[in-house]
Amino acid sequence: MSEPFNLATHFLDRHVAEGRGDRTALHAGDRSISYAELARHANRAGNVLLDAGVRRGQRVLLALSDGDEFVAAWYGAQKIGAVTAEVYPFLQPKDYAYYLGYTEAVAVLADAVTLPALRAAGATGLLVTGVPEAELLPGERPFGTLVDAAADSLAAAPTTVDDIGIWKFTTGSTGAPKACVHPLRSPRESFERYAVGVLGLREDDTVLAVPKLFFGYARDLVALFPFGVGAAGIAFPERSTADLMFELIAKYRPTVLVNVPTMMSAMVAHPAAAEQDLSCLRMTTSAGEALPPELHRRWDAAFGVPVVDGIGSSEAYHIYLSNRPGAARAGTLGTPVPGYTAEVVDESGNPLPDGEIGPLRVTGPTIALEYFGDPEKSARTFDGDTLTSGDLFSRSPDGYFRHHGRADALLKVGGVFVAPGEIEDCLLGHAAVVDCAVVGIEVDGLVVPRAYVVARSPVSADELKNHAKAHLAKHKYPREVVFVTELPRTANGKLDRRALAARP
Ligand code: 3SK
Repeated sequence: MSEPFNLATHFLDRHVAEGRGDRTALHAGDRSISYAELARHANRAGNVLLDAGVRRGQRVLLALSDGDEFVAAWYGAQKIGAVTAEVYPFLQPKDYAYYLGYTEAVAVLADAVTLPALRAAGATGLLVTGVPEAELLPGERPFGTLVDAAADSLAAAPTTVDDIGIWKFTTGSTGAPKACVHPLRSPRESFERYAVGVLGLREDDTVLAVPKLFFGYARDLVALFPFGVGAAGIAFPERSTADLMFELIAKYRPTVLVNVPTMMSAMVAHPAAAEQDLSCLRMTTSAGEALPPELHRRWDAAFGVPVVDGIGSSEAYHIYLSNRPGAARAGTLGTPVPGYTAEVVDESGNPLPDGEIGPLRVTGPTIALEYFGDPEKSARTFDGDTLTSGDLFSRSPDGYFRHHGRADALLKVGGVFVAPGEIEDCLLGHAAVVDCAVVGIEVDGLVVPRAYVVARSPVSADELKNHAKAHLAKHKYPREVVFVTELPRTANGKLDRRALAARP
């Protein structure tokens, strides 16, 4: 018999039932929304979804900009036992067409930002918020108006920890995005082990995230994990920039910043970095992609806010390897989050000695059940509570893990494997380099490293090549240096290596 568990009751309603309804759950724009208000809003949204025909176990697709409506709709869907899936709100019609077909969602929520592209993708029967009713097409319904008019109370569906509740999409960096299918135990366990066990989130925390809420890394750290301890999150619809992050930090004085390396680089390189007061932050997390040690050092020198670098994935639900606040070792991902074990293995799955590089086998309580609709890939990746990651790792004798990028990003130069991250970190060590990425190109049938570099001050390609030659084994220096104003990123803020590799 599975343990009863409703995510909305556990993370949201509980505070109201236990007399903490007046506490702030969410800051959105100039409003501070209490747990009681957010719980009522979620109930109304859940009632509208029920009226729209959504039933327990059915999928609801959220194509919404960040804000209280996103959070309330997500909890409303959870409360009625639906399965939530979220997508980036700035997608192209062809991408929405893919998600609509793949999810076969019973309800699709749209707003003014996502509506045009969803319509162009052929979506019908949308529940639309933030758009005047007169502008809706036949079959579209005004979600915001319906929510305002709906009943404030809603019975929680009798779900259990084993009910499927959450779809988290992979980034799609190696093919079409796939949904990692999670039971409701995943968010609960991840909250207890990572948010409490590693970050030590507490009631007086306020959490601001760089990535948008469609990315599970941010959604959980803004609108789920803080609620588990009665803390508050911050939601804002705009795209994140360094200017905006500084503005939001000054406005809300958050205690935890949920970050990604590319934004850390932009914040450090910002002309007004030295004038920023980040003393409210007790830590910044870094995940989503590897944090080069050089960037970690620059961040420490610029802001002194402790970095908690870790790695997570949609497959593992959230972060499974992490440094600990105040005890980070730059260039490493730290050690397993409590409740997880990790070992570096060879291609046949045999454990490798410390120091050797190979795929990672992670065992823990939050591993996805499958990739929806892809039994072959699921069988290669998941085995009960164990996951084999497509990335490459090594472990030091004292148990710290390092990330060496995706296996398919490794370059074989002169017959020897080279990790692009090593060259990137070396180039970042040059004072003129703000950001860079290394990919392999073919010259006369041989693979050689090409560096794409964002420079803050004039520097020549030869100077950077010489810098790399002076600091790396000879065969690793970039044979070509291409200067760019920015690097291509995926919606999650990860470097889009495929886009770079496709450049002539
Ligand atoms: O980096 C990721 O892909 C990720 C996914 C889900 C949760 C957390 C993280 C860092």
